[in-house]
Amino acid sequence: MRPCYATENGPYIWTGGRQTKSGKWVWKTKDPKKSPALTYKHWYNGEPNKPNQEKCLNIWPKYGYKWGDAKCELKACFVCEK
Ligand SMILES: [Ca+2]
Repeated sequence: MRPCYATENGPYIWTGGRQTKSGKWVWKTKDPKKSPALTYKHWYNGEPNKPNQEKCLNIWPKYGYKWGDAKCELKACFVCEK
């Protein structure tokens, strides 16, 4: 695996934030029933903007590290909790 670096103008970064079927945003865990709801939010203006199409949360370095929703199948750098 090659390293992935996000830069001010570089690609966005995936997080573990996911939208549930009921439309709620959570930090996804192994057991979906234990996935905590977001208690802090840092959405970019107008985001999340496609609730039924974009169900994964990413960070945009280019826009002040604000958050956006996007299609989960897009490839990008990622961060995760160990
Ligand atoms: Ca979006």
